[in-house]
Amino acid sequence: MQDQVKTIREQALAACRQAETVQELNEARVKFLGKKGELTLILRKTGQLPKEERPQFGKLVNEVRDELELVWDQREEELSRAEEERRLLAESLDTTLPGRTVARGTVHPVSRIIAETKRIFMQMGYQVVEGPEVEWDYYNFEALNIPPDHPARDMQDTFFITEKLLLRSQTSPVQIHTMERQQPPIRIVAPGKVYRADSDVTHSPMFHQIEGLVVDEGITLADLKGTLQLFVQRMFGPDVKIRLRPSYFPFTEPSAEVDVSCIICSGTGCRVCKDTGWLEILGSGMVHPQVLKQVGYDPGKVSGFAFGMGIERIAMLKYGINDIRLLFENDVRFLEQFTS
Ligand code: 2U9
Repeated sequence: MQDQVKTIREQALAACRQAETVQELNEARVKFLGKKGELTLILRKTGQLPKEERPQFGKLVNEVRDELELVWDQREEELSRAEEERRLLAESLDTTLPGRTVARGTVHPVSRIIAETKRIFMQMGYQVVEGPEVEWDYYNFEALNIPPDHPARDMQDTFFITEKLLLRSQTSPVQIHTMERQQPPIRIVAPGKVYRADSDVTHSPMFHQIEGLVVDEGITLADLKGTLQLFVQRMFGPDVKIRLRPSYFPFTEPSAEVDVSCIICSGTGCRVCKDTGWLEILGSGMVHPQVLKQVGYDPGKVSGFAFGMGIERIAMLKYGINDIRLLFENDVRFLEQFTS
């Protein structure tokens, strides 16, 4: 039996050395030192020995147990330290690695031009007004001095929903609604989507406009010109000039197209301005007396000016975009160029 104890000791020490994890070590502890472990079992057999050998045998088993427990504790500490080190190493952070970049969105160029235009006019004391995209023929045409069968209706190929209901072809209905609600002085800009059956590299069936309207006593063409001069300087830079060319719109009289000195070549002539030095960016004019009368204003008392611009055209000029469809395809490779 003493030899058996020695064998158990040898085996236990070997198992202890071989254990590579705390778990393996614990399993081996149970096998040799547990309640049903080999050393415990052999101690129970003490009774089989002659009486005089029993104390010595018991002493031997206890010495071996003490030794093994000591060895086990040491090995456990060794293994758990090694395991902790392995864990820390696996978890360790390389603080020199660049951080993961967060994908950030950008503001769409059309939204940027709208926001910038609104800001410029708000700084001049204008209010921003919005209205529905589905409109009555009356607000889109009739109240703007465009009666049925007027040739101007053909200028804006309109999407009709019913005979009297349509997708607005301009944001002007918003100004009519405002004038029906409010008395002069009026100073508003109306941004929003408009619809025209037209599609090529510079035209889209849905596009954005901002129109402006000022009505008060004593408003003149000089107010229109000064306002638009200030607007283009804030939008394109302090050296940009404007010129007004006579034009025709049913809702303004007189009417004028507004050109800016070419923002690409500063007026010296280039491909974008077709060597003219000028770019057409706005339509404008003094509000037609018929339009003022239609909303119940007295054209003998008040006068006004109005203007309108296509946002996509401004964005294309400002950012050098040559195809309007790029603004609607939402290709991130295009959009992510518009940061800050
Ligand atoms: C009211 C009275 C007058 C708004 C105006 C224009 C001239 C104009 C075009 C610019 C490019 C439309 O997007 S575009 O094709 N707009 O030329 N718009 S005056 O005149 C108004 C509006 C409302 C009550």
